[in-house]
Amino acid sequence: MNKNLAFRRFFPLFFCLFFVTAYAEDGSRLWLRYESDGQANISGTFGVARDELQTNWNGGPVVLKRQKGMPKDGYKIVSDGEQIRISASTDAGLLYGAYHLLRLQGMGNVGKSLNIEESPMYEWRILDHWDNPDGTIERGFAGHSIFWENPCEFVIRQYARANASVGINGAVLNNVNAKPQTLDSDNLKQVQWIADILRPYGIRVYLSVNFASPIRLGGLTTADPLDKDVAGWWKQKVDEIYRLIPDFGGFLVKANSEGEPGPCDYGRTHAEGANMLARALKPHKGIVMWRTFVYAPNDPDRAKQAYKEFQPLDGQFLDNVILQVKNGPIDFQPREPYSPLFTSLKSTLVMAELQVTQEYLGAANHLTFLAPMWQEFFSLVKPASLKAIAGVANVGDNINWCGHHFAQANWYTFGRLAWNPNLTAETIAREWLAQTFTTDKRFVNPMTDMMVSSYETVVSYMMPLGLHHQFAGGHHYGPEPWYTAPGIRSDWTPAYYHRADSLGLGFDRSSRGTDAVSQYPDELRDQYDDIRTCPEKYLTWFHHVPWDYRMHNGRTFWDELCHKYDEGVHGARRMLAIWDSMMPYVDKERFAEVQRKLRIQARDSEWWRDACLLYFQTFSKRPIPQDVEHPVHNLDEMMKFRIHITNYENPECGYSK
Ligand code: GCW
Repeated sequence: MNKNLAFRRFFPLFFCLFFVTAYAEDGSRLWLRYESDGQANISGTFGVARDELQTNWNGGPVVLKRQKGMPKDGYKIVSDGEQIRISASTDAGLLYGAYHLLRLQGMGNVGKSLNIEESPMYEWRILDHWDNPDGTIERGFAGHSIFWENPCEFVIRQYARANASVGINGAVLNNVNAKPQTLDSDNLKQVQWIADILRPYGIRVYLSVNFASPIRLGGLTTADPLDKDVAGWWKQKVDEIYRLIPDFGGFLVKANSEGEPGPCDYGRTHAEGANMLARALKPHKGIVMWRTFVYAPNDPDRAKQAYKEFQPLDGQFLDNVILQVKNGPIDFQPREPYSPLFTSLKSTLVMAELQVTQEYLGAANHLTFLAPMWQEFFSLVKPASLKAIAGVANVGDNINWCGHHFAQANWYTFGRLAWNPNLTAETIAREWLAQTFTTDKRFVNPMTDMMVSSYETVVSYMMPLGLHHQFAGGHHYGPEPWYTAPGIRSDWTPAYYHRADSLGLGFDRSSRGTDAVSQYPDELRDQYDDIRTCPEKYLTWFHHVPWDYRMHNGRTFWDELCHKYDEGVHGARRMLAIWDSMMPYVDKERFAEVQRKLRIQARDSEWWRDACLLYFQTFSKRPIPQDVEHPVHNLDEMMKFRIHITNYENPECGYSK
């Protein structure tokens, strides 16, 4: 971030200090919008917890104290009405307790007597940044990296506060498509500098590494994990890192996936590759997060490939390796059933990878609150079966951090769910809205409903009833179900997934098709395998559904598809209407910015509906039912419609025919 931008972002803070007056609301303060005279009476342990309360707490005296024997990162908050006591066994625990108190204050909800005891579900609650050394961010929609290319200490500290306030305790600083230079000694100095800023907030740093680093950085002739020199090179590198950063967290690895190097290049397994790194990290208590996002052509159905590659390796990974599995079997689609690896790896540590950045859910233009999607995941994958949680970050140097004011809610939610996956979407939305905007119920109540229903709305206008990967070639923003290109791999085209023909729509993954259903536990296998019991939200994921198939509500499948798209469009317009009526409760700046984005979203929803329905109609040859709104575009117009993806921030300026 350049200094100018840093200044712009935090100018309001300085303005406030000097002039003690109202300032422009640009979203830079996130949900940490504390207002206090800094006169709080805080005693006990020193450190960031105390500083935060001293500066931001408005209530009575607070005592912070260390208490042995409490769970790691856990805390207690007790008050008798006179004095509040926060106790924890570590500084991080005290800090989490302090932020809990500030959260209650932000929600206008401290209450007289408090008796709170909390500890996190997961030891590792990590944000993965897909940030490149040149400062660009892969699938980032909020500007440039805050870590690379002119980073600003003040910004990184604010980032740390935001993370700590929701319990996030780790950050992978660079893209999983990792450059070997990541481990270059000069670069490691910068990592050390970042680690020093994050440490007081209980956040450890991790790096994504390129498996071919011994060759490309170390000058060796091989990166074979069973080669002694290779293992020796990694050991030395790891030792070098720990000399600089004694609490370094470990490595994240994308291997043999989308062209990245890996152990399979040498005929070795993922387990052999991961274990070699794990041995180097073990003496320092570091971990390896090894991604299962691979799709080698070991099966004609991409949804089955990661399972086929990793399930046979169950039990072969060392105990400081955690397999990092995306929530769904394909790739962060708007809606996927869970990845069957979660229920089939019995003797291997597993963590979930969620995508906070909205690569497939409208980038920084669409308001899509992701809590309901992640709850849906946790309803089938038992939280206790996981060792850790990672989220692909949506943070950049944009003045409001995430590109859309409401995308901040997804960062917030990720942290809250990584701490406690049993929190409901509604609870989280309420917390976030009250702290970020106002505690006024006339705002919080309707906006909570709007946020909670937004996910279903977006799925409906993009890819209802189990559809997936209907995105335009070259980017993942708009629809192009017809997209193909000369020589392109078929599983990179929408037709591979929708399989539309004169009979119906959808990918037959039942036992009569690719039998992907058999990767699930028996009960679910049977449920998904039978078109009548398969949840309709996954219908075309698991079945090639006849156009005249009768849905539970009596409609034909084609009619239901039309209704779903239409509901999505109406839902998007309703979001705009609700927001418009919130004008009295929201500052001018954020009101106008969100309104502008919701208008884009409403227009985009029509684009999705018209493109998809008109295109699928060329196969179904059925009329669009009278009781839904009919497309207002022609298919040939839609097929010429392009957006310039260089400018997601402002795509309507980029539309061209
Ligand atoms: O979803 C896909 C993205 C790639 C990403 C890849 C992955 C970092 O389109 O941009 O690469 O997944 O998760 O590795």
